[in-house]
Amino acid sequence: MNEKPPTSGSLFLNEDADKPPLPERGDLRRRLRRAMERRASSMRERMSSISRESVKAFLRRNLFVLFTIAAVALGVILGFALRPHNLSLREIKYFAFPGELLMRMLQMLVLPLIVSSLVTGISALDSKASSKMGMRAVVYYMVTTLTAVFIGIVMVMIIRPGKGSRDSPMTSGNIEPVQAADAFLDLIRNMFPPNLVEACFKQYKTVYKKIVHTRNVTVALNLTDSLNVTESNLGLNLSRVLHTIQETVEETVPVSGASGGVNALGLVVFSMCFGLVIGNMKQQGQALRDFFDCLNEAIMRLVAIIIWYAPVGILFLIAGKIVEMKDLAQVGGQLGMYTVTVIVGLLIHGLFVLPLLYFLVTRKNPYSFIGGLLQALITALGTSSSSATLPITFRCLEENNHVDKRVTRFVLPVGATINMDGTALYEAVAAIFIAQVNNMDLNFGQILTISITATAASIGAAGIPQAGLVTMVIVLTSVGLPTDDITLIIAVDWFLDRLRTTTNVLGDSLGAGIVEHLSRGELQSQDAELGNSVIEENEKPYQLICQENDSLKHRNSETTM
Ligand code: 7O9
Repeated sequence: MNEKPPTSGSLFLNEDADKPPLPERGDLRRRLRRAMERRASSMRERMSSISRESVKAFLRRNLFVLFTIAAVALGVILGFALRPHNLSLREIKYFAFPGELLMRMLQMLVLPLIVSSLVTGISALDSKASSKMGMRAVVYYMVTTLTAVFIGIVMVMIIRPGKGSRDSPMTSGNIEPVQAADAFLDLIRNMFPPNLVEACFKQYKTVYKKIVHTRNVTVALNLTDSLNVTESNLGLNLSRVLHTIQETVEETVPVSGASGGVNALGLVVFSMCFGLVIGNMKQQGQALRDFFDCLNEAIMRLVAIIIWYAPVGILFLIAGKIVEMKDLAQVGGQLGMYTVTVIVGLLIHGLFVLPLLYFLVTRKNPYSFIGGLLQALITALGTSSSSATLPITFRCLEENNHVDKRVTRFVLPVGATINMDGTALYEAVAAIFIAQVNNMDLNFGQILTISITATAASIGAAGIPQAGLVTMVIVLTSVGLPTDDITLIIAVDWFLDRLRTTTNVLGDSLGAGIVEHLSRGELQSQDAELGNSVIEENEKPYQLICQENDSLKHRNSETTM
């Protein structure tokens, strides 16, 4: 800062200049005191102006985050203040309307955002660089998801939330049985949507149909017994005559059906392949690259507008949920302990394990990185959907943390689709909790099965229709646990969903930071090749961008810490 030198710095010299040569002692003392007072007041003024300025700058930089934090606090207060009024369900619906609008606005952007970002992200890299980056991302996803499951299992084993007498379920309902094989096939089918337009709003889902059909059954009739003749008498082999009869059978067959919702997996697979192809088309693909790049830029500008509305939406989403929720006093005993177990597990994973991994790889302060992500994390908390939060996550990573756009465009949509640390942790804890409630002792093999199925379920969730329940059923049936007991945990699911979504978003974002650090070599060499990029920023040497980023991050961390 270019501060002016203090005007009253020359205290004695200036004061003495227009004074008689030998002033009286009392006079001198008075003047000295006056001068000191003047200096002190000017210092005070200067100090207050410095702090006012820096406070203003801090506010300007973190305005959105402060608004958003204030919105969460206000939402909680408003929610609890309205609870005693016992609003009707209709009134609650109307009250939560501004929140619903935010969800709709965010979801509106997700589709064009993931397609344009994946296509440009991948086409901006040559196939070798993108495959290396993809490998790093996948290794990161696997390592963090397995760690999350491990933490969950350790926590549920230590806390043992399910021991003791069994709580009665708060809600009852029957859980539809799902066949794991069919869910898995649905996942693969959804990777290849037959109709891209339909993929924007529909997923393939196997449904079961009872079909009664007739079939021909061949039966062997033993003629020798009934005719009482011997084969040798007739000189023929008549002992077995084959006869075909018709039989009606009832069979449950899997047939094709559909479930509402974006087929994210199909769109991600298509966009990646498309990006790879137009990236290899050199000059011929330039028009398409420019188109998708421009589309991405335009969507990000819309995000910049919508972000102003986010605090209002979050306020009403949270307040609406608090007004709507069942009485908290009901959630005690086993369910309370279960909630605590999941929260502790998610906190350990999100606040210690992931930041430690980030620090070990990049040697940078993970908490200042997380500081830049606050807005996305709070949005995840409000919306409980990592895909709806995606537009905000993009903005936080690119604008606040200055992660290279080629990395965010590639890694974030893939992460939002397959990397769900919080979900994996939650499913493992839930399965073991249900085993504890039923007094079932799980052996090592069963715990290993739970870890593998919970990891797989979190990876495949976006490709499995109505994933929430279905994946839970798959995890439970893999070790023979009763699926009806899912109803035990439904009461707190909405709350834990918010927390695991926040963990999911954190995992995706730190992953982008880690992949960027590991891929800096490829990015740098890509920058060296002129004219091969679709991103304006690439025209700067990478070193320069890094320096800028580091200094900005440094400044950010100074203000956020
Ligand atoms: C949580 F990024 C996109 F746009 F490609 C994308 C779009 C949709 C990515 C994913 C999805 C999607 O449908 N995901 C999905 C996630 C579908 C079903 C279940 C889940 C799991 O959701 C988490 C959970 O319940 O634990 C959590 N709510 O991260 O959104």
